[in-house]
Parts: sequence; structure tokens; C-alpha cells
Amino acid sequence: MGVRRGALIVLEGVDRAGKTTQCKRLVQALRDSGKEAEMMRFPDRTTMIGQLISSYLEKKSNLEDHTVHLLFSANRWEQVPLMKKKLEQGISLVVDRYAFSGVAFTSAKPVNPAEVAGRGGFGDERYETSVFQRAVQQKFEQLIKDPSVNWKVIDAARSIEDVHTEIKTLSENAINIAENQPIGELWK
Ligand code: Z5A
Repeated sequence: MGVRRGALIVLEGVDRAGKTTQCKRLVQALRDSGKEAEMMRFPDRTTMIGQLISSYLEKKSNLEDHTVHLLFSANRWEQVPLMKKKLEQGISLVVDRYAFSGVAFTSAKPVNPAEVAGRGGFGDERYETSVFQRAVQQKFEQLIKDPSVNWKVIDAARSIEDVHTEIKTLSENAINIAENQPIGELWK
């Protein structure tokens, strides 16, 4: 019997929702239970494209909105061959943000910049304001209505442990289902 493929598990959400914390916990838990799992994150700031994005997010450079959107997209596409290879090898990928962030953040940009300016910030990077993050959340709420994507909504306002337990159960189910399905294409 051939190798069973891994699952693509993506954690999305607004800034500070706990995505990175949960991705790390999930990878560790899956490995502890004998499953092959690796973490990835987007933007991947380690590549040349990722460095352009990082400089933009840190407000060290300015980029035209379409340009930065395409850079985020290119930053994912440059990893797709590797991602497919790992999935085919039976490794489940736990991914901290993916294309849904690309849609949600870019489409949230029509938010009035004057309204955003001066509001309480989360951090120092671009996009880290509560008004902008609310707009992003609304975009995510639209995206989860797409039945072609297997969305699960997690209440992240609970303890790290409680959120982890739910994500782990959902992920184990997703891995079991994915094993018997071919690798598909997003939004095709
Ligand atoms: N972006 C985009 O525009 N287009 C794209 O295509 C993509 C991304 C892919 C950088 O992303 C920006 O890029 C991001 C979207 C945009 N802009 N914003 N906002 P990033 O991944 O580098 O940054 P981030 O996603 O905002 O990560 P983050 O700030 O690190 O948030 P997080 O991963 O969701 O949270 P965390 O690091 O796991 O936790 C934050 C803190 O909360 C930490 O101290 C934890 O210990 C604590 N925490 C976590 N969970 C809990 C619970 N349950 N209770 C209490 N405390 C908790």
C-alpha cells in the first residue's frame, strides 16, 4: 500500500488570536501521537520575497497595494512545490495563515485610513490596529461561508489548553479523512 498523504491544516484569524501558539502546540501533539507533522507560516519572511514583505509590514518601505498583495501570493506559491511534496510524503502541514489572509487583509484595505489613524494599536506593524482588524474579521466571516473549504470555527477566547484540545480533535479527524482523498486545489 502506498504512503497516505498528509493533511493541510491552516489556522487563520485576526492578529493575536493565538494562531502561532496553537500551531506549535498542534504540531507537537500530532508528533507525540506518532503522526508526521510540520509547521509553516505565511508570510515566510526568510525568502527574498518574504524580506520585501517584512520590510513593508515593519513600515521600512512602502509598496503599492496590488504589488504587496501579489508579493504575499508569490510568497505562498514559491513554497507550493515543497508543500505538495511533503503532503504526498504523508506529512501533515500545520500552516500559520495562508491564502485566506491574503484575501481578507487585501480586501479589508478600503477601510477609511483616516479612521484607522490614531486608534489604539496592537503592535507596531502595519495592519495592527483594532479598526483594521475588525474589518479583517468581517472578511473572514464572509470567507467561511464558502462550502468548498472545510472551515471549522474555533472560539479563541478560551484558555490555550481548551483551544488546543478542540483544534487537536478536529485536526486528527481532518487527517483521517484526508488520507483517503487526492490532494485538491484551493478555489478551483
Ligand atoms: N498578511 C497579509 O496581509 N496577507 C497575506 O497574504 C498574509 C498575511 C499571509 C503578518 O503576519 C501580517 O501579514 C499580518 C497579516 C498579514 N498582519 N496583521 N495583523 P504574522 O503571521 O507575522 O503576524 P500575526 O499573524 O499577526 O501573528 P501574531 O501577532 O503573532 O498573532 P498570533 O499568532 O495569532 O498569536 P500568538 O503569537 O500565538 O499569541 C499572541 C499572544 O497571546 C502571546 O503572548 C500568547 O502567549 C498569547 N495567547 C495565545 N493564546 C492565548 C489564549 N488562548 N489566552 C491568552 N493568551 C493567549
